Amino acid sequence: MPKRSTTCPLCEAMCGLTIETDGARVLSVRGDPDDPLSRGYLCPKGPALAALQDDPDRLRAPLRRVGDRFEPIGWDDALELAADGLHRVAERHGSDAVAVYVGNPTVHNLGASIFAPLLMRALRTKNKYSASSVDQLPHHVAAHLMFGHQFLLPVPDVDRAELFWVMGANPLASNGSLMSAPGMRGRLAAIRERGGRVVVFDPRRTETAVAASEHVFVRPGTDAWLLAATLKIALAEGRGLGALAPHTERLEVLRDAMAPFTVAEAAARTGVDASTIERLARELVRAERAVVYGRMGLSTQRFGGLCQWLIHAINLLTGNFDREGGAMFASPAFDAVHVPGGLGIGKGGFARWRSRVRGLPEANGELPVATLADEILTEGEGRVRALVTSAGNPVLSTPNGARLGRALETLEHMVSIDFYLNETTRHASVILPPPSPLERPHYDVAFHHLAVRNTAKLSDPVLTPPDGQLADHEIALALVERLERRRGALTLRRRATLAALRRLGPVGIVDLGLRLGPHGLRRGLGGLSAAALRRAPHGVDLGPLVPRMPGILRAWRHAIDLAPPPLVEDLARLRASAPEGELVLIGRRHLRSNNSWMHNLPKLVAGKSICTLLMNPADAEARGVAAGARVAVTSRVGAVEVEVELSDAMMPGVVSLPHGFGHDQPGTRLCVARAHAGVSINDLTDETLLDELTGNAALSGVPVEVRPR
Ligand SMILES: Nc1nc2c(c(=O)[nH]1)N[C@H]1C(S)=C(S)[C@@H](COP(=O)(O)OP(=O)(O)OC[C@H]3O[C@@H](n4cnc5c(=O)[nH]c(N)nc54)[C@H](O)[C@@H]3O)O[C@H]1N2
Ligand SMILES: Nc1nc2c(c(=O)[nH]1)N[C@H]1C(S)=C(S)[C@@H](COP(=O)(O)OP(=O)(O)OC[C@H]3O[C@@H](n4cnc5c(=O)[nH]c(N)nc54)[C@H](O)[C@@H]3O)O[C@H]1N2
Ligand code: SF4
Ligand SMILES: [Mo]
Repeated sequence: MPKRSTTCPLCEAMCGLTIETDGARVLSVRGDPDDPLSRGYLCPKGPALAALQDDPDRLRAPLRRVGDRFEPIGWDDALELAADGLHRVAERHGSDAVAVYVGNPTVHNLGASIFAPLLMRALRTKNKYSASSVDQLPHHVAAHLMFGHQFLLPVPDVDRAELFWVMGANPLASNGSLMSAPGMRGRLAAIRERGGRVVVFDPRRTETAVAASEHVFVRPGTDAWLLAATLKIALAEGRGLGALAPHTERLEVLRDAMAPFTVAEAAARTGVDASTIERLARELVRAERAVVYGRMGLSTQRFGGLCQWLIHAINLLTGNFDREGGAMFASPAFDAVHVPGGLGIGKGGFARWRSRVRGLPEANGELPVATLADEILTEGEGRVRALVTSAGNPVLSTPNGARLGRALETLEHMVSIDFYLNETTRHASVILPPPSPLERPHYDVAFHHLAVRNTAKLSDPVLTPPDGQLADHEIALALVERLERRRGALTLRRRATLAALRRLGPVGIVDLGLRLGPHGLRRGLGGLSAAALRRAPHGVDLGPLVPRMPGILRAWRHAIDLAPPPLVEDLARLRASAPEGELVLIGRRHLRSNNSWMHNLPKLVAGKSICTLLMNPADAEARGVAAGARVAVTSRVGAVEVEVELSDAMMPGVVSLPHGFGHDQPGTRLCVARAHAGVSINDLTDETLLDELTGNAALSGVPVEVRPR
């Protein structure tokens, strides 16, 4: 039986897979021990790729809406229908009347990650949205403001760190984020085995907290206070900037900005003892190789931008930036930040324009998705009347998703590029389904920039897609061509460019990127190319992370800005903030779940439902809620009814629900998921709660009430 090597595209861990097929069907999926990054590690979602491949509900051909039903339609007719509607709306109401939302799987899909930006640009709209603004946007804004490029994101060098602060991340469930490090349990254990420490700051005692040396409960949304107090100690007692000093600016502004912050106030705001803050901050400042890492829980909160800035500043001022065991930049073989021409991935920008209805800032050319429904529902010039979604399920994944669902009902036209008829795509006029993950080539353009070790791997498709089915990049190109033809912009030259891109395809572009990259042509005959990687199907090891300063900055900013004005100014908002209320809601991830779209695969949803409300027993008692009871959870925007699970792993005053559930909506084609529907946390999250600086949704720390049913 043929065995193929590939990479799991479901999360950021990039696990190497060995897949056995009979040529048409998957027989087995195993972890690949020869993959230089994952070395055989695998989580339960990897093998579920076989079930995804076989899922009878996964769409293989386009659908068009006829009244309340969908019927099959040929590819050419579907593309014409899609382009006609988008063109009609843009002609009548201007190009900003067409919005686009691009979801998370895009960055895990080679073709989509390279070609979706082309489609976004071709729509010529200011109404561009993506899952970034319900996720990691504060990281990009802080990187842009401090380092000069939105994608200059340092990663914790976990394999050499002696002290690892994990804030608002649960890598034992999520398998790491903005930190590709498959097998985190082993990596964390190794830190402890070499005498180091792992400290987790989280309002829930998570799987990661249990595996850590120490866990600290932090009140949701208050981390910036703790970070500011820590930074102040680092400024006074840290190793300082050392050799990086000449490559930084505005240290004195940073020092002044931190002056008002105290450990006592941090303790009052965060709920962490002052003595604990002092002790941990001093340990951090004195440690030889230490790194602070803050993820989802720190970026999807009201002060996400501040948190990411303060973290960089702490890593810098403790002498742990761009240094082994600290926060380091990867050296990807395909370097999208430094590739000549920039691959269309700009260095980013911030607040150059604002959204029509709420005046929210643009970031990197996108607007916050928390305001998409406003732009659809609010009358006036520039109102959004058509939408393209690609690899996204914003009805379940963005704040006040129920309202967004109602807004989608009112659109004149909607095109969804997706292989499920789900809570979002059920509103589409036409659905264009790309092939499954195993039917496409793979190279991780994004996550090699964020990996804890430099490796490279290119994989050909494991299986052949059905005849005639267009891949994500072909769908994007087909739509671009049709839209440009309709508006008379398809010049001969443009046609030639699009034809060249089509011929090159995603793998051709990877080949170019590899040759131009740091491990390419300049290494001579042994340099990397697509052909060279094909000769090493398990991937090649390019070694541990290496210091990259100051070269990595040269093209963007001449120096690291330690105190960018928008961030310094935002401290006033932090100081003026008040606690959120008696009970606040946070999310959680589960190893068997992947955002909103793997719940139709029987093995992943088997057993007891994971969609329960976790609550501290004291909070339950105060509200007359018994273990296992059904409760009503209400917020400003909505209500859900769900089973409660009492757990002292929850900080008092905080409850938790996983996201991505709520599969009982009418008109979807998700037989299995419907039987395990659960409720959507985003029917409770509030579109008006934001990190107002970056526009990222504050999904964490939403005030709620819980009552017995
Ligand atoms: N199994 C699985 N893996 C996944 C995903 C999935 O859905 N399932 N999704 C993938 C995606 S898209 C991403 S972005 C990554 C995310 O990966 P992570 O960043 O690791 O995200 P989470 O697992 O949600 O962990 C966030 C943690 O922050 C805590 N938290 C919430 N609010 C606060 C706060 O205010 N302060 C602090 N200190 N902590 C807080 C939560 O309790 C939670 O434990 O995971 C990826 N991997
Ligand atoms: N309350 C709360 N909300 C959250 C989060 C949270 O922790 N709490 N997490 C947030 C985070 S980190 C993220 S990233 C977002 C995710 O938000 P989204 O990206 O909007 O949602 P996903 O659930 O990832 O849905 C992905 C969609 O893409 C489709 N799909 C899968 N693979 C492909 C492909 O290769 N091509 C195409 N065209 N389609 C594909 C799936 O069928 C599905 O419809 O959710 C966010 N929402
Ligand atoms: S951790 Fe699981 S989902 Fe993530 S890449 Fe590895 S096998 Fe896939
Ligand atoms: Mo995400």
